[in-house]
Amino acid sequence: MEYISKALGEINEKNREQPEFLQAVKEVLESVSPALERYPEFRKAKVVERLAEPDRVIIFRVPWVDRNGEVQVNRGFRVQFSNAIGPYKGGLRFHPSVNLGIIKFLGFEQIFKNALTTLPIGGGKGGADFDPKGKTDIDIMNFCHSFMRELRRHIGENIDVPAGDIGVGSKEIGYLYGYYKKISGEHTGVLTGKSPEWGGSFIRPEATGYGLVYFVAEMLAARGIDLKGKTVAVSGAGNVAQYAAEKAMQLGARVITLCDSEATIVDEGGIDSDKLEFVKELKNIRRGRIKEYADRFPASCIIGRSVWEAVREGGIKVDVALPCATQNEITSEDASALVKNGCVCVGEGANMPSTPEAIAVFKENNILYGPGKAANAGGVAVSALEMAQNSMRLTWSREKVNRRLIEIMKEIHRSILSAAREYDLKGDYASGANIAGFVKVARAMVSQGVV
Ligand code: NDP
Ligand code: 2IT
Repeated sequence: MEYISKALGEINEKNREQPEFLQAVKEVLESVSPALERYPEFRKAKVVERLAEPDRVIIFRVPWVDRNGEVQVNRGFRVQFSNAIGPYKGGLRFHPSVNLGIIKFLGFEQIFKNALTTLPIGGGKGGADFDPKGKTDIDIMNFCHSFMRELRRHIGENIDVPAGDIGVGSKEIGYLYGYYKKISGEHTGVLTGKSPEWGGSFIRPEATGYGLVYFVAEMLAARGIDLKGKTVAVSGAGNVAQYAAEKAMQLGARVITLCDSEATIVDEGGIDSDKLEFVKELKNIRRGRIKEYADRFPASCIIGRSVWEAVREGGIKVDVALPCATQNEITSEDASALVKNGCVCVGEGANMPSTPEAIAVFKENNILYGPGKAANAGGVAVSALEMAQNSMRLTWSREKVNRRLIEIMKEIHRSILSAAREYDLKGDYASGANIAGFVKVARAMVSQGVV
Protein backbone atom coordinates (compact mmCIF):
# COMPACT_ATOMS: atom_id res chain seq x y z
CA MET A 1 0.00 0.00 0.00
CA GLU A 2 1.45 3.32 -1.09
CA TYR A 3 0.30 5.14 2.03
CA ILE A 4 2.23 2.70 4.25
CA SER A 5 5.44 2.86 2.22
CA LYS A 6 5.37 6.67 2.32
CA ALA A 7 4.79 6.70 6.08
CA LEU A 8 7.53 4.08 6.59
CA GLY A 9 9.93 6.12 4.47
CA GLU A 10 9.39 9.16 6.67
CA ILE A 11 9.69 7.14 9.88
CA ASN A 12 12.93 5.57 8.60
CA GLU A 13 14.30 8.97 7.74
CA LYS A 14 13.61 10.33 11.23
CA ASN A 15 14.92 7.34 13.18
CA ARG A 16 17.94 6.17 11.23
CA GLU A 17 19.96 5.24 14.31
CA GLN A 18 17.29 2.96 15.75
CA PRO A 19 17.28 -0.34 13.81
CA GLU A 20 15.23 -2.33 16.36
CA PHE A 21 12.57 0.38 16.50
CA LEU A 22 12.36 0.49 12.70
CA GLN A 23 12.14 -3.31 12.58
CA ALA A 24 9.20 -3.31 15.01
CA VAL A 25 7.39 -0.47 13.20
CA LYS A 26 7.81 -2.09 9.78
CA GLU A 27 6.49 -5.42 11.03
CA VAL A 28 3.35 -3.81 12.44
CA LEU A 29 2.66 -1.33 9.64
CA GLU A 30 3.06 -3.80 6.81
CA SER A 31 0.42 -6.05 8.31
CA VAL A 32 -2.17 -3.41 9.21
CA SER A 33 -2.69 -2.07 5.68
CA PRO A 34 -6.00 -3.98 5.23
CA ALA A 35 -7.34 -2.15 8.31
CA LEU A 36 -6.16 1.18 6.90
CA GLU A 37 -7.95 0.37 3.64
CA ARG A 38 -11.13 -0.43 5.51
CA TYR A 39 -11.08 2.61 7.81
CA PRO A 40 -10.20 5.76 5.84
CA GLU A 41 -10.74 7.76 9.07
CA PHE A 42 -7.55 6.19 10.47
CA ARG A 43 -5.57 7.60 7.56
CA LYS A 44 -7.27 10.98 7.79
CA ALA A 45 -6.47 11.22 11.50
CA LYS A 46 -2.82 10.30 10.72
CA VAL A 47 -2.99 7.49 13.25
CA VAL A 48 0.11 5.74 11.88
CA GLU A 49 2.26 8.86 11.85
CA ARG A 50 1.14 9.77 15.38
CA LEU A 51 1.70 6.26 16.74
CA ALA A 52 5.27 6.19 15.44
CA GLU A 53 6.11 9.30 17.49
CA PRO A 54 6.09 8.71 21.27
CA ASP A 55 4.10 11.11 23.46
CA ARG A 56 7.42 11.88 25.12
CA VAL A 57 10.93 10.53 25.64
CA ILE A 58 12.67 11.12 28.93
CA ILE A 59 16.45 10.57 29.08
CA PHE A 60 18.29 11.17 32.31
CA ARG A 61 21.59 10.84 34.13
CA VAL A 62 21.75 8.15 36.81
CA PRO A 63 24.74 8.90 39.07
CA TRP A 64 25.38 6.45 41.90
CA VAL A 65 28.10 5.40 44.31
CA ASP A 66 29.28 1.78 44.13
CA ARG A 67 30.37 -0.50 46.97
CA ASN A 68 33.93 0.79 46.74
CA GLY A 69 32.84 4.40 47.10
CA GLU A 70 33.41 5.16 43.40
CA VAL A 71 31.00 7.35 41.47
CA GLN A 72 29.36 5.65 38.48
CA VAL A 73 27.18 7.24 35.82
CA ASN A 74 24.52 5.47 33.71
CA ARG A 75 21.88 6.64 31.26
CA GLY A 76 18.22 6.18 32.16
CA PHE A 77 15.21 6.18 29.82
CA ARG A 78 11.44 6.27 29.98
CA VAL A 79 9.50 6.39 26.74
CA GLN A 80 5.82 7.21 27.24
CA PHE A 81 4.47 6.02 23.92
CA SER A 82 0.70 6.09 23.94
CA ASN A 83 -1.94 6.54 26.63
CA ALA A 84 -4.87 6.28 24.22
CA ILE A 85 -6.50 3.41 26.10
CA GLY A 86 -5.05 3.77 29.62
CA PRO A 87 -2.07 4.97 31.67
CA TYR A 88 1.35 4.24 30.12
CA LYS A 89 2.33 0.73 31.14
CA GLY A 90 5.45 -1.30 30.49
CA GLY A 91 8.60 -2.66 32.03
CA LEU A 92 12.07 -1.38 32.83
CA ARG A 93 15.10 -3.11 31.32
CA PHE A 94 18.55 -2.92 32.94
CA HIS A 95 21.11 -4.26 30.47
CA PRO A 96 24.31 -2.80 28.98
CA SER A 97 22.79 -2.97 25.47
CA VAL A 98 19.94 -0.57 26.37
CA ASN A 99 19.70 2.51 24.16
CA LEU A 100 16.92 4.72 22.86
CA GLY A 101 16.16 2.50 19.84
CA ILE A 102 15.77 -0.60 22.03
CA ILE A 103 13.46 1.16 24.49
CA LYS A 104 11.41 2.62 21.62
CA PHE A 105 10.97 -0.78 19.95
CA LEU A 106 9.81 -2.24 23.25
CA GLY A 107 7.49 0.69 23.95
CA PHE A 108 6.00 0.53 20.46
CA GLU A 109 5.28 -3.21 20.74
CA GLN A 110 3.83 -2.63 24.20
CA ILE A 111 1.07 -0.36 22.83
CA PHE A 112 -0.47 -3.19 20.79
CA LYS A 113 0.27 -5.92 23.31
CA ASN A 114 -1.47 -3.97 26.03
CA ALA A 115 -4.43 -3.31 23.75
CA LEU A 116 -4.75 -7.08 23.20
CA THR A 117 -4.93 -7.84 26.94
CA THR A 118 -8.55 -6.55 27.03
CA LEU A 119 -7.52 -4.26 29.94
CA PRO A 120 -7.24 -0.44 29.94
CA ILE A 121 -3.48 0.13 29.70
CA GLY A 122 -1.43 2.30 27.33
CA GLY A 123 2.13 1.61 26.18
CA GLY A 124 5.50 2.67 27.58
CA LYS A 125 8.92 1.26 28.38
CA GLY A 126 12.07 2.33 30.19
CA GLY A 127 15.39 1.18 31.52
CA ALA A 128 19.06 1.91 31.74
CA ASP A 129 22.39 0.77 30.30
CA PHE A 130 23.26 -0.52 33.78
CA ASP A 131 24.80 -4.01 33.87
CA PRO A 132 23.56 -5.96 36.90
CA LYS A 133 26.20 -8.68 36.33
CA GLY A 134 28.82 -8.80 39.06
CA LYS A 135 27.04 -6.17 41.16
CA THR A 136 26.34 -6.57 44.87
CA ASP A 137 22.99 -5.89 46.52
CA ILE A 138 24.37 -2.56 47.75
CA ASP A 139 25.30 -1.56 44.18
CA ILE A 140 21.87 -2.54 42.92
CA MET A 141 20.08 -0.68 45.70
CA ASN A 142 22.15 2.46 45.16
CA PHE A 143 21.54 2.33 41.43
CA CYS A 144 17.78 1.74 41.79
CA HIS A 145 17.44 4.58 44.28
CA SER A 146 19.24 7.01 41.99
CA PHE A 147 17.18 5.83 38.99
CA MET A 148 13.95 6.44 40.90
CA ARG A 149 15.16 9.85 42.15
CA GLU A 150 14.51 11.08 38.61
CA LEU A 151 11.87 8.63 37.34
CA ARG A 152 9.46 9.53 40.16
CA ARG A 153 8.76 12.92 38.55
CA HIS A 154 7.25 11.21 35.52
CA ILE A 155 5.22 8.28 36.88
CA GLY A 156 2.08 7.80 38.96
CA GLU A 157 -0.64 5.20 39.47
CA ASN A 158 -2.88 6.99 36.95
CA ILE A 159 -0.07 8.30 34.74
CA ASP A 160 2.60 5.70 34.05
CA VAL A 161 3.14 2.40 35.86
CA PRO A 162 6.51 0.67 35.26
CA ALA A 163 7.36 -2.97 36.06
CA GLY A 164 10.21 -5.42 35.37
CA ASP A 165 11.88 -6.70 32.21
CA ILE A 166 15.41 -8.04 31.57
CA GLY A 167 17.57 -7.36 34.64
CA VAL A 168 14.65 -6.06 36.71
CA GLY A 169 12.97 -8.59 38.98
CA SER A 170 11.45 -8.53 42.43
CA LYS A 171 14.62 -7.32 44.13
CA GLU A 172 14.97 -4.27 41.87
CA ILE A 173 11.23 -3.51 42.07
CA GLY A 174 11.59 -3.57 45.87
CA TYR A 175 14.39 -1.00 45.89
CA LEU A 176 12.66 1.19 43.29
CA TYR A 177 9.37 1.08 45.18
CA GLY A 178 10.98 1.73 48.56
CA TYR A 179 12.56 4.91 47.28
CA TYR A 180 9.39 6.11 45.56
CA LYS A 181 7.43 5.57 48.77
CA LYS A 182 10.03 7.36 50.87
CA ILE A 183 10.09 10.45 48.65
CA SER A 184 6.38 10.67 47.84
CA GLY A 185 5.10 9.47 51.21
CA GLU A 186 2.50 7.41 49.35
CA HIS A 187 1.86 3.68 49.18
CA THR A 188 0.14 3.42 45.79
CA GLY A 189 0.17 1.10 42.80
CA VAL A 190 2.86 3.06 40.97
CA LEU A 191 4.89 -0.05 40.08
CA THR A 192 3.80 -3.62 39.42
CA GLY A 193 5.71 -6.79 40.16
CA LYS A 194 5.77 -5.91 43.86
CA SER A 195 5.98 -8.67 46.45
CA PRO A 196 2.51 -9.97 47.38
CA GLU A 197 3.35 -9.18 51.02
CA TRP A 198 3.27 -5.45 50.31
CA GLY A 199 0.84 -4.86 47.47
CA GLY A 200 1.91 -7.18 44.68
CA SER A 201 -0.31 -9.68 42.91
CA PHE A 202 0.01 -13.41 43.26
CA ILE A 203 1.02 -15.05 39.97
CA ARG A 204 2.74 -11.90 38.60
CA PRO A 205 6.19 -13.58 38.68
CA GLU A 206 4.76 -16.61 36.89
CA ALA A 207 2.42 -14.72 34.56
CA THR A 208 4.53 -14.19 31.43
CA GLY A 209 5.81 -17.76 31.25
CA TYR A 210 2.54 -19.38 32.31
CA GLY A 211 0.55 -17.14 29.95
CA LEU A 212 2.90 -18.06 27.11
CA VAL A 213 2.26 -21.75 27.61
CA TYR A 214 -1.51 -21.22 27.95
CA PHE A 215 -1.41 -19.36 24.63
CA VAL A 216 0.71 -22.06 22.96
CA ALA A 217 -1.68 -24.75 24.22
CA GLU A 218 -4.55 -22.80 22.61
CA MET A 219 -2.71 -22.52 19.28
CA LEU A 220 -1.92 -26.24 19.31
CA ALA A 221 -5.49 -27.13 20.28
CA ALA A 222 -6.77 -25.11 17.31
CA ARG A 223 -4.95 -27.69 15.15
CA GLY A 224 -5.99 -30.62 17.29
CA ILE A 225 -2.53 -31.07 18.84
CA ASP A 226 -1.87 -31.71 22.56
CA LEU A 227 1.18 -30.21 24.30
CA LYS A 228 1.45 -33.37 26.39
CA GLY A 229 4.40 -35.50 25.37
CA LYS A 230 5.87 -32.83 23.09
CA THR A 231 9.56 -31.89 23.14
CA VAL A 232 10.00 -28.21 23.96
CA ALA A 233 13.08 -25.99 23.57
CA VAL A 234 13.14 -22.93 25.84
CA SER A 235 15.79 -20.21 25.56
CA GLY A 236 16.80 -17.91 28.41
CA ALA A 237 17.04 -18.89 32.06
CA GLY A 238 15.43 -15.86 33.66
CA ASN A 239 11.93 -15.00 34.78
CA VAL A 240 10.05 -15.81 31.58
CA ALA A 241 12.06 -18.94 30.71
CA GLN A 242 11.76 -20.43 34.21
CA TYR A 243 7.98 -20.20 34.39
CA ALA A 244 7.47 -21.15 30.74
CA ALA A 245 9.49 -24.31 31.43
CA GLU A 246 7.56 -24.92 34.66
CA LYS A 247 4.11 -24.70 33.05
CA ALA A 248 5.14 -26.71 29.97
CA MET A 249 6.40 -29.45 32.33
CA GLN A 250 3.19 -29.31 34.37
CA LEU A 251 1.21 -29.84 31.16
CA GLY A 252 3.24 -32.94 30.36
CA ALA A 253 5.80 -31.63 27.86
CA ARG A 254 9.50 -32.58 27.89
CA VAL A 255 11.58 -29.41 28.21
CA ILE A 256 15.16 -30.01 27.08
CA THR A 257 16.99 -26.67 26.85
CA LEU A 258 17.78 -23.40 28.64
CA CYS A 259 20.50 -20.80 28.04
CA ASP A 260 22.05 -17.60 29.26
CA SER A 261 24.25 -15.13 27.41
CA GLU A 262 27.23 -17.46 27.89
CA ALA A 263 26.03 -21.00 27.18
CA THR A 264 23.20 -23.39 26.30
CA ILE A 265 22.41 -26.58 28.18
CA VAL A 266 20.68 -29.52 26.48
CA ASP A 267 19.16 -32.10 28.83
CA GLU A 268 17.68 -34.88 26.72
CA GLY A 269 16.36 -36.55 29.86
CA GLY A 270 14.08 -33.57 30.35
CA ILE A 271 14.19 -30.84 32.99
CA ASP A 272 12.10 -31.83 36.02
CA SER A 273 10.89 -29.82 39.00
CA ASP A 274 14.02 -30.52 41.10
CA LYS A 275 16.30 -29.42 38.27
CA LEU A 276 14.17 -26.31 37.75
CA GLU A 277 14.43 -25.48 41.47
CA PHE A 278 18.20 -25.64 41.03
CA VAL A 279 17.98 -23.19 38.10
CA LYS A 280 15.78 -20.79 40.10
CA GLU A 281 18.21 -20.80 43.00
CA LEU A 282 21.18 -20.50 40.62
CA LYS A 283 19.76 -17.57 38.64
CA ASN A 284 17.54 -15.72 41.11
CA ILE A 285 19.56 -16.02 44.30
CA ARG A 286 23.17 -16.84 43.45
CA ARG A 287 23.13 -15.02 40.09
CA GLY A 288 25.32 -17.80 38.68
CA ARG A 289 25.89 -19.13 35.15
CA ILE A 290 23.74 -21.78 33.45
CA LYS A 291 26.81 -23.93 32.68
CA GLU A 292 26.70 -25.02 36.35
CA TYR A 293 23.57 -27.04 35.42
CA ALA A 294 25.75 -29.40 33.40
CA ASP A 295 28.16 -29.86 36.34
CA ARG A 296 25.24 -30.94 38.48
CA PHE A 297 23.03 -32.97 36.11
CA PRO A 298 23.66 -35.17 33.06
CA ALA A 299 23.32 -32.57 30.26
CA SER A 300 25.50 -31.18 27.54
CA CYS A 301 26.71 -27.60 27.77
CA ILE A 302 27.56 -25.67 24.63
CA ILE A 303 29.55 -22.54 25.39
CA GLY A 304 29.06 -19.55 23.09
CA ARG A 305 25.95 -20.93 21.39
CA SER A 306 22.32 -19.85 21.60
CA VAL A 307 19.67 -22.52 22.08
CA TRP A 308 18.75 -22.19 18.39
CA GLU A 309 22.33 -22.61 17.21
CA ALA A 310 22.73 -25.61 19.50
CA VAL A 311 19.51 -27.15 18.16
CA ARG A 312 20.61 -26.45 14.58
CA GLU A 313 24.16 -27.74 14.93
CA GLY A 314 23.12 -30.76 17.00
CA GLY A 315 20.23 -31.70 14.68
CA ILE A 316 18.03 -31.84 17.78
CA LYS A 317 14.37 -32.67 17.23
CA VAL A 318 12.03 -30.08 18.77
CA ASP A 319 8.23 -29.91 18.48
CA VAL A 320 7.70 -26.53 20.13
CA ALA A 321 10.13 -23.58 20.38
CA LEU A 322 9.74 -21.00 23.14
CA PRO A 323 12.28 -18.18 22.73
CA CYS A 324 12.40 -16.40 26.13
CA ALA A 325 15.75 -14.57 26.13
CA THR A 326 16.02 -11.48 23.93
CA GLN A 327 15.33 -9.76 20.59
CA ASN A 328 16.52 -11.24 17.28
CA GLU A 329 17.77 -14.47 18.82
CA ILE A 330 16.27 -16.70 16.07
CA THR A 331 17.82 -16.18 12.62
CA SER A 332 16.46 -17.50 9.34
CA GLU A 333 19.02 -20.37 9.45
CA ASP A 334 17.82 -21.29 12.93
CA ALA A 335 14.20 -21.08 11.77
CA SER A 336 14.87 -23.34 8.76
CA ALA A 337 16.60 -25.88 11.01
CA LEU A 338 13.65 -25.83 13.43
CA VAL A 339 11.25 -26.49 10.56
CA LYS A 340 13.46 -29.26 9.18
CA ASN A 341 13.65 -30.92 12.59
CA GLY A 342 9.88 -31.11 12.95
CA CYS A 343 8.96 -27.98 14.90
CA VAL A 344 5.24 -27.21 14.55
CA CYS A 345 4.84 -24.22 16.86
CA VAL A 346 6.84 -21.17 17.97
CA GLY A 347 5.59 -19.12 20.94
CA GLU A 348 7.49 -15.93 21.68
CA GLY A 349 8.06 -15.34 25.40
CA ALA A 350 10.65 -12.66 24.59
CA ASN A 351 9.88 -9.45 22.71
CA MET A 352 10.73 -9.69 18.98
CA PRO A 353 12.99 -12.76 19.36
CA SER A 354 12.57 -13.81 15.70
CA THR A 355 14.21 -11.79 12.93
CA PRO A 356 11.92 -10.76 10.03
CA GLU A 357 13.62 -13.43 7.90
CA ALA A 358 12.91 -16.09 10.54
CA ILE A 359 9.25 -15.05 10.67
CA ALA A 360 9.08 -15.40 6.90
CA VAL A 361 10.38 -18.98 7.19
CA PHE A 362 7.74 -19.80 9.81
CA LYS A 363 4.97 -18.34 7.67
CA GLU A 364 6.11 -20.09 4.48
CA ASN A 365 6.07 -23.41 6.29
CA ASN A 366 2.69 -22.90 7.94
CA ILE A 367 4.22 -23.11 11.43
CA LEU A 368 1.95 -21.96 14.28
CA TYR A 369 3.77 -18.71 15.03
CA GLY A 370 2.58 -16.82 18.13
CA PRO A 371 4.16 -13.33 18.12
CA GLY A 372 5.44 -11.87 21.40
CA LYS A 373 2.88 -9.11 21.58
CA ALA A 374 0.21 -11.80 21.95
CA ALA A 375 2.03 -14.79 23.40
CA ASN A 376 3.86 -12.94 26.20
CA ALA A 377 1.01 -10.55 27.08
CA GLY A 378 0.17 -12.52 30.23
CA GLY A 379 2.84 -10.65 32.21
CA VAL A 380 1.51 -7.19 31.56
CA ALA A 381 -2.07 -8.48 31.86
CA VAL A 382 -1.43 -9.64 35.42
CA SER A 383 0.34 -6.32 36.03
CA ALA A 384 -2.96 -4.66 35.11
CA LEU A 385 -4.74 -7.01 37.53
CA GLU A 386 -2.21 -5.89 40.17
CA MET A 387 -3.17 -2.27 39.45
CA ALA A 388 -6.84 -3.20 39.84
CA GLN A 389 -6.19 -4.91 43.19
CA ASN A 390 -4.15 -1.91 44.39
CA SER A 391 -6.96 0.49 43.47
CA MET A 392 -9.46 -1.65 45.35
CA ARG A 393 -7.05 -2.32 48.25
CA LEU A 394 -7.71 -6.04 47.86
CA THR A 395 -5.63 -9.16 47.33
CA TRP A 396 -7.00 -11.87 45.08
CA SER A 397 -6.03 -15.52 45.61
CA ARG A 398 -3.51 -17.33 43.40
CA GLU A 399 -6.37 -19.39 42.00
CA LYS A 400 -8.42 -16.35 41.07
CA VAL A 401 -5.53 -14.57 39.33
CA ASN A 402 -4.49 -17.73 37.51
CA ARG A 403 -8.07 -18.24 36.33
CA ARG A 404 -8.20 -14.65 35.02
CA LEU A 405 -4.85 -15.16 33.28
CA ILE A 406 -6.13 -18.27 31.50
CA GLU A 407 -9.29 -16.43 30.43
CA ILE A 408 -7.25 -13.47 29.13
CA MET A 409 -4.87 -15.65 27.11
CA LYS A 410 -7.84 -17.50 25.59
CA GLU A 411 -9.52 -14.20 24.78
CA ILE A 412 -6.35 -12.88 23.11
CA HIS A 413 -6.17 -16.07 21.05
CA ARG A 414 -9.82 -15.77 20.10
CA SER A 415 -9.59 -12.08 19.13
CA ILE A 416 -6.53 -12.69 16.96
CA LEU A 417 -8.14 -15.55 15.06
CA SER A 418 -11.28 -13.51 14.65
CA ALA A 419 -9.29 -10.58 13.16
CA ALA A 420 -7.43 -13.03 10.91
CA ARG A 421 -10.76 -14.45 9.74
CA GLU A 422 -12.32 -11.03 9.22
CA TYR A 423 -9.42 -9.94 6.99
CA ASP A 424 -9.11 -13.32 5.25
CA LEU A 425 -5.62 -13.96 6.64
CA LYS A 426 -6.07 -17.72 7.15
CA GLY A 427 -4.86 -18.22 10.72
CA ASP A 428 -1.96 -15.75 10.44
CA TYR A 429 -1.43 -14.98 14.14
CA ALA A 430 1.18 -12.27 13.53
CA SER A 431 -1.03 -10.16 11.26
CA GLY A 432 -4.14 -10.96 13.31
CA ALA A 433 -2.45 -9.70 16.49
CA ASN A 434 -1.20 -6.54 14.81
CA ILE A 435 -4.59 -5.75 13.32
CA ALA A 436 -6.61 -6.51 16.47
CA GLY A 437 -4.29 -4.39 18.66
CA PHE A 438 -3.94 -1.60 16.12
CA VAL A 439 -7.66 -1.21 15.39
CA LYS A 440 -8.45 -0.89 19.12
CA VAL A 441 -5.83 1.84 19.63
CA ALA A 442 -6.67 3.62 16.37
CA ARG A 443 -10.38 3.77 17.27
CA ALA A 444 -9.52 5.32 20.64
CA MET A 445 -7.27 7.87 18.95
CA VAL A 446 -9.92 8.85 16.42
CA SER A 447 -12.54 9.24 19.18
CA GLN A 448 -10.24 11.47 21.23
CA GLY A 449 -9.31 13.84 18.40
CA VAL A 450 -5.92 15.18 17.46
CA VAL A 451 -3.95 15.15 20.72
P1 NDP B 1 15.61 -11.92 32.87
O1 NDP B 1 16.59 -10.84 33.10
O2 NDP B 1 14.92 -12.55 34.03
O3 NDP B 1 16.28 -13.11 32.04
C1 NDP B 1 16.82 -12.90 30.77
C2 NDP B 1 17.48 -14.17 30.33
O4 NDP B 1 17.82 -14.09 28.96
C3 NDP B 1 18.76 -14.46 31.08
O5 NDP B 1 18.96 -15.84 31.19
C4 NDP B 1 19.80 -13.82 30.19
O6 NDP B 1 21.11 -14.36 30.31
C5 NDP B 1 19.24 -14.13 28.83
N1 NDP B 1 19.67 -13.10 27.90
C6 NDP B 1 19.47 -11.78 27.98
N2 NDP B 1 20.07 -11.15 26.98
C7 NDP B 1 20.67 -12.11 26.27
C8 NDP B 1 21.46 -12.08 25.12
N3 NDP B 1 21.77 -10.93 24.49
N4 NDP B 1 21.90 -13.27 24.64
C9 NDP B 1 21.60 -14.43 25.26
N5 NDP B 1 20.87 -14.51 26.38
C10 NDP B 1 20.40 -13.36 26.87
O7 NDP B 1 14.53 -11.31 31.85
P2 NDP B 1 13.05 -11.79 31.53
O8 NDP B 1 12.96 -13.27 31.62
O9 NDP B 1 12.13 -10.96 32.31
O10 NDP B 1 12.91 -11.34 30.01
C11 NDP B 1 13.20 -12.20 28.91
C12 NDP B 1 12.49 -11.70 27.66
O11 NDP B 1 11.07 -11.70 27.91
C13 NDP B 1 12.81 -10.27 27.24
O12 NDP B 1 12.72 -10.20 25.83
C14 NDP B 1 11.67 -9.44 27.84
O13 NDP B 1 11.48 -8.23 27.15
C15 NDP B 1 10.53 -10.40 27.64
N6 NDP B 1 9.36 -10.20 28.48
C16 NDP B 1 9.44 -10.15 29.84
C17 NDP B 1 8.31 -9.99 30.61
C18 NDP B 1 8.35 -10.01 32.09
O14 NDP B 1 7.28 -9.97 32.70
N7 NDP B 1 9.51 -10.11 32.73
C19 NDP B 1 6.98 -9.82 29.99
C20 NDP B 1 6.97 -9.94 28.55
C21 NDP B 1 8.14 -10.12 27.85
P3 NDP B 1 22.15 -13.74 31.36
O15 NDP B 1 21.74 -14.30 32.68
O16 NDP B 1 23.47 -14.21 30.89
O17 NDP B 1 22.02 -12.25 31.26
O1 2IT C 1 7.37 -6.73 27.92
C1 2IT C 1 6.52 -6.74 28.83
O2 2IT C 1 5.32 -6.87 28.58
C2 2IT C 1 6.98 -6.62 30.22
N1 2IT C 1 8.18 -6.56 30.44
C3 2IT C 1 5.97 -6.55 31.33
C4 2IT C 1 5.45 -5.15 31.49
C5 2IT C 1 4.56 -4.91 32.68
O3 2IT C 1 4.19 -3.74 32.85
O4 2IT C 1 4.23 -5.83 33.43
